[in-house]
Amino acid sequence: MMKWKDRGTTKNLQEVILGRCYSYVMARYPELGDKDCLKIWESLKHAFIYKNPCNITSEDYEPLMELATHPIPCNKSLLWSKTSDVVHRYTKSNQNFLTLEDTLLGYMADRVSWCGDPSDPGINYESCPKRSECESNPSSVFWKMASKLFAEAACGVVQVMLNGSVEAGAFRSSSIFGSIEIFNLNPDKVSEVHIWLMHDIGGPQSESCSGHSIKRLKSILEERNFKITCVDNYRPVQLLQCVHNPDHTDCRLCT
Ligand code: N1C
Repeated sequence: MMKWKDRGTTKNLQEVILGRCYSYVMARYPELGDKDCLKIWESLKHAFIYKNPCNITSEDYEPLMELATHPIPCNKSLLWSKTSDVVHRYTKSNQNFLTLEDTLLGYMADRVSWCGDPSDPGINYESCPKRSECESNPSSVFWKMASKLFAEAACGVVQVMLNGSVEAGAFRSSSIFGSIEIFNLNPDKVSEVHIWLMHDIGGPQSESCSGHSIKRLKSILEERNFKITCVDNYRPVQLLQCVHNPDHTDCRLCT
């Protein structure tokens, strides 16, 4: 087995993926009824098993993406960068919005890890390559491809939740959002992009809607013919952050 720097394949990967697939298809979205979870698991397995985990390509995932894809209603897509915790808490409490992790594909893969190895049993449970070790690892290739498809499928108004407490700037062109998603939104289907710029409760407000990186994001999107709006600390999300920090000064009723 090759040795890598990231954690290895999630134990009981097959059961985790199958369990999540069935619970998504049967309990959460029964209207998707015809999804074949066993086939979906097999296609994920075949994408990486017995392969060198530095040589994964998007073709490896094509059958999986094809099997797992389903429609996403217009005006519901919510993209994010560096706001993973709060964005997913938000979509749990507000059914009007869907992140990639609220689609079947993202739901199955969320916080799960997997990679192969040419030697038996073809799966490495000890370690997997980090992005710094090789770009074309199973998880990076998966998230890039899933993000591209998710952005391509968006229509109407698209929401984006960014983090104004990140030192390097809320919008980073190296992120998946900044390098893949914004360039795969279809101007013929998407009319507007609404940015929600959240800062961590108690964290620095390194950037607001008038900040440099947001200006760059706006000009990229405007050049692609989208209408842009930006709101600092969008209230419905801030209230949710405050559930976890009720006594903080940022969360007092009168500020
Ligand atoms: O690089 P990012 O954020 O900008 O990616 C976020 C962006 C979202 O809009 C999602 O649609 O791209 C999609 N996405 C995921 O849904 C996702 N779930 C888990 C991208 N990455 C995702 N991950 C893992 O987090 C993955 O391993 C990736 O490399 C990180 C990116 O997180 P980020 O830097 O906060």
